Amino acid sequence: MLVVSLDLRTRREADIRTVGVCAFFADELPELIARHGHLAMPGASELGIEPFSIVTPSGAFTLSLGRDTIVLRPGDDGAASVVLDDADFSDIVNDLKTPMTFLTAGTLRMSRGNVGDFLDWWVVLRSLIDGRAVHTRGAIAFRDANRDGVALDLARSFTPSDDDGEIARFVAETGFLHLRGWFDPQLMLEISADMDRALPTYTRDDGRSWWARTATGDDRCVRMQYFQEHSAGVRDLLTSDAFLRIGRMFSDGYVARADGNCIEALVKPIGVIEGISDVPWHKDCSLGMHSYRCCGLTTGISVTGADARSGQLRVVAGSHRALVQPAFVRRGSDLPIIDLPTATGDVTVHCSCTMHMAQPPVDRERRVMYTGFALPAHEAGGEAQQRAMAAIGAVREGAYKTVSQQPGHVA
Ligand SMILES: O=C(O)CCC(=O)C(=O)O
Ligand SMILES: [Fe+2]
Repeated sequence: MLVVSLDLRTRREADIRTVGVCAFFADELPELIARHGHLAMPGASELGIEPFSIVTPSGAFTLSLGRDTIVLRPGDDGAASVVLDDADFSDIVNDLKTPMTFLTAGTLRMSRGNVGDFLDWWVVLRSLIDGRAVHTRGAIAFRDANRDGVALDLARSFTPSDDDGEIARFVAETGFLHLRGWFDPQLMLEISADMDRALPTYTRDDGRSWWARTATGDDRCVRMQYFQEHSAGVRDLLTSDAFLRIGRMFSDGYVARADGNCIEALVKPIGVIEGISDVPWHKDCSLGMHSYRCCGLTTGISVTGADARSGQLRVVAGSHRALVQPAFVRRGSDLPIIDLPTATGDVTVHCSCTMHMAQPPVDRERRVMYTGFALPAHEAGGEAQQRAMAAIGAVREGAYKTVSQQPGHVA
């Protein structure tokens, strides 16, 4: 019987409301601190955060850590300070935007400090608003549900002959999965040839591709969206039992992408100096809406293999269960970083709130396709969520032009 669920959603359309800045700080936040301060304080103390100011047209407020509670005062005298529109502040409280939405869009306005300070306080605010504990060192353990009390082997991978329930329980604990030998390597070769044929049909600014410049002066298409339109092999794969089996392992009724940008084919060049090919540490919900949509599942299909020198995916185990900042792994994080080297035809799976990154290749290029599964919608429509989704989509699609990845990994 399938009983493993990854549905962490806590908000729906009806929960979205206009939050007045002054009313929030004067009435709501003091109450939230009284009710949930004990959930925020231990983790906030570990982060060791400095006073932080939020400045809006309606007023400025400063948050700081007191000895045993969070202290709120009017004014803009924190060590760090962010400037937000009233509407943006409302969107943050509603979990429709995060500090990463502004950073990625190039619209983050901080008069003192940096995004790290904002992210620390975002974690504290989420804890207070959502009633969820800020992560503390040692709080996340990995139990092997199939062997009572035994610690889980995080390096484990699975094959098609493994038991679906066992695989699903591994994902629920860790937030990721490595499936070995899931697809035929011959099919991957054919798909790679389809990628070669499709590449010249994509152009910079076509609205369906991402681009990056390399040290050798090339402008490369690194991500072909809507790739199912270019490959019969991919269309078959997306409706195959092997692929759909991944979503069926859970009790959530996961839905595979059926139209639009179903699958993205990535080519990872060596030596990227501008744009984004290898996305640095992030959760896929980092731009907002975690509490409306997580966990979605992202599957990475290895068209070529990958390792530490050829573009492998890395994940932070258990991060889908931890209230931590949604991007950049913080120095001193206790959660284990796991490398996911793959062979051609392997699949990686990660939850939308699992922290992950792609290691820039240094020896040879990598090819991988990303597609995935969403939780079934609670309700039709949802105008406010659609507006937020469109805003997040626009930020995501513009990212390769607004921000650049750090120059390649050299180790
Ligand atoms: O570049 C990769 O392999 C990872 C891409 C990714 O994480 C994303 O697009 O969200
Ligand atoms: Fe991602």
